[in-house]
Amino acid sequence: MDHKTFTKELGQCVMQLIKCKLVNEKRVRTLYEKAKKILTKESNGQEVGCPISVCRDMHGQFHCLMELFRVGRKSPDTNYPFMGDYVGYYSLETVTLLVPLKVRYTEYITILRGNHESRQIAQVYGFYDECLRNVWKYFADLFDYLPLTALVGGQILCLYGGLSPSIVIEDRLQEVLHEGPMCDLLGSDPGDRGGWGISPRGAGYTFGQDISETFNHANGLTLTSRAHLLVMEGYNDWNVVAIFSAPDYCYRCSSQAAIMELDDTSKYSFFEFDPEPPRGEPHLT
Ligand SMILES: [Mn+2]
Repeated sequence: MDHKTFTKELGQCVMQLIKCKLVNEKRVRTLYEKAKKILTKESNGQEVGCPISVCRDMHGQFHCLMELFRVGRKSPDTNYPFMGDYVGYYSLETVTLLVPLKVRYTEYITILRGNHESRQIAQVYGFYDECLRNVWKYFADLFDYLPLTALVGGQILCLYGGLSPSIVIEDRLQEVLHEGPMCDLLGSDPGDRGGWGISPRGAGYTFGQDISETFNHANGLTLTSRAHLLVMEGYNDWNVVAIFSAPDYCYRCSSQAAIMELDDTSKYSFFEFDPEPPRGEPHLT
């Protein structure tokens, strides 16, 4: 397929998907192949320039994702790094939209890996059952290509979970295992106690304020920003900033959602938004 035809088809795909209508398997496969090539070139510390709107933990809330794009700043006036967990309520609609958006707006959209983007957890959350078997394989394999962290505005590290005591990753093209640095980056949480602790989640570690302060200082960062934990106000502005961009999480938590926005000078602020109600039945309840 020549470039002009591909770009035209890509535009049609995006228009169809934002109406919450799925595209056929052949198109999914073409998009998967293209996205894989793009993601292969991205590093595990993907750099994203300002201005930026940081989003995370959409958990498949497709209509809330549409609301986020409606209320948030418009691309190309901002870059959109998504920090993981696309699998959730309307997983198929959410993932099949974010992939062509990444292919179409490669420079503006960054999609990192969250702990739901593993074969095991994606199956628990029903993504496998949403997909035809063949389509499942494309997406499950594509998750392996998602970068693990992004450095936004040159001074804020964004990642899904938290820090790791052993942060050497030789090859990210693999399933997330039950231990090791990839598991830590996607599974760790800040803890009340200092130092490293055993995580009650059974994956990753807890890390105290001393660890994050030392990490930020040693790497010249102003802060580390992460997801992974429901924040009722949408964000908390501690030394490890947590953001949650799925409003009314699972349509039953009455939680606020937030985007962290960085202006041209890397000054950050938070923008809160409300939920869009679910429409129609999800593929799996
Ligand atoms: Mn999550």
